[in-house]
Amino acid sequence: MKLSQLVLSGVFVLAAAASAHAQSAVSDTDGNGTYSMEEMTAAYPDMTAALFSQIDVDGSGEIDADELQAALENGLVG
Ligand SMILES: [Ca+2]
Ligand SMILES: [Ca+2]
Repeated sequence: MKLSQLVLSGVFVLAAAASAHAQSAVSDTDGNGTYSMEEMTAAYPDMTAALFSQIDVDGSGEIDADELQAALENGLVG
């Protein structure tokens, strides 16, 4: 019983990770929780500094999950 519950929760984690990945082509390569110009360019080769700063609404120099989601919804990237 315990083993099957463990296996089931593992499947859920994998499914959640897969669907999160499907939403965005960007990967947080250095794992700092935000997307840098380099990470955005890796996913979107057409990325420019002007587009990056347009997506970076708060001007922090990094794209966070909310900013990326907004950019996807606004069709800035995708
Ligand atoms: Ca990063
Ligand atoms: Ca930002």
